[in-house]
Amino acid sequence: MKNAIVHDLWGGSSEVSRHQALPFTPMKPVIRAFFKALRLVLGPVMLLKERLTHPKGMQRDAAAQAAVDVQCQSLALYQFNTCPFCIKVRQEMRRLSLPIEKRDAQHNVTHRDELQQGSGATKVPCLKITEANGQARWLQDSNAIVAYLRDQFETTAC
Ligand SMILES: N[C@@H](CCC(=O)N[C@@H](CS)C(=O)NCC(=O)O)C(=O)O
Repeated sequence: MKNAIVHDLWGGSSEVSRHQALPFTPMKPVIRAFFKALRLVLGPVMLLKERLTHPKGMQRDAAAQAAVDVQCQSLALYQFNTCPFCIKVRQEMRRLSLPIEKRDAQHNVTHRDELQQGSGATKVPCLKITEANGQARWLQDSNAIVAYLRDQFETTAC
């Protein structure tokens, strides 16, 4: 059976089998418009909250921070701007003073395709970890990403 694309509140989409997708009904455009409106209202509120609750970044001595900066070059966070799980990860990155590149997988088709091909899904947040041998590892789930970042970087404060 062919698959169908379903869209979620945060503008993400996923492929499901036809029998999991909602059948076409005249209500579908209304439901979509409702979620779009909700996203338009909630998005700025969440971004404002993120801005107002910015954690203070941890301080390292210059050499330690330089080493962390280099380590962060092998990481990239695939994310949506207003996804609450992505905001949680971004806040942790700020708290740990990690300059990890953020890649918009919602509006940037190239990034979305990379994410889909690398991780096998368009689910965000997803951390791409490029190992020393050049192999990429894709870490999904905000809790797992936060735990990974803490494990790697929490102890390098001065
Ligand atoms: N349990 C996951 C939830 C992640 C999640 O639901 N992300 C949504 C955006 S808020 C998503 O990626 N939706 C698009 C998709 O599944 O393709 C986490 O904590 O990271």
